[in-house]
Amino acid sequence: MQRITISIDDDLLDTIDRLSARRGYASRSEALRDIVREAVTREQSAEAEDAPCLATLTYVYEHETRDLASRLTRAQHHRHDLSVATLHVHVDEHECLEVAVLKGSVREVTTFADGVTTQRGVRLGALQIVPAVGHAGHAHDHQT
Ligand code: NI
Repeated sequence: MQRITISIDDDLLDTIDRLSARRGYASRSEALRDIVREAVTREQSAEAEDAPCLATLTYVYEHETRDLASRLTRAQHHRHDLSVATLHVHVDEHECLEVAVLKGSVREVTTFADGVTTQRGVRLGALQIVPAVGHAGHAHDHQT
C-alpha cells in the first residue's frame, strides 16, 4: 500500500465525509479507495464488454401484472447459462423483490439486465457488475 497526498477543495471533502459517515466507512482513506474502485469498475465495464464478470441484478416487480412473473422466470430459464442463483422475497401482498446472481460477459449480463428491468411492472432495477479478471489476488484492505 502506498501513501499519497492529494489536494481537494472543502466542498468536495465535506461531501466525501458525509458519504463516508452515511455508508459507515472507518476512515476517509477507505471511503476514497471504494469511490476509486467504483470508478475503475465502471471504466473497465465500459471498456471491456467481452470481459467475464459476476453481477447482481436487483429489481422489484408486481407479481400480479399480467404474465410478468412467468415472463421473468422464462427469461432466466432462457439464459440459464448466465443465471447462477435467484433470491426471491415476497415484499407485501403485491410486490416481489428479486436478486439474480449472474455470471457471463459484461455484454451478456448487461443485455439480460436490460431485458428484465425494461419490462412493464418492473421497477428499481439495479445492476452491480463485479469484474472477474484480476480480482483473485486483490486483497481487500480495511486497516487504514
Ligand atoms: Ni413474491
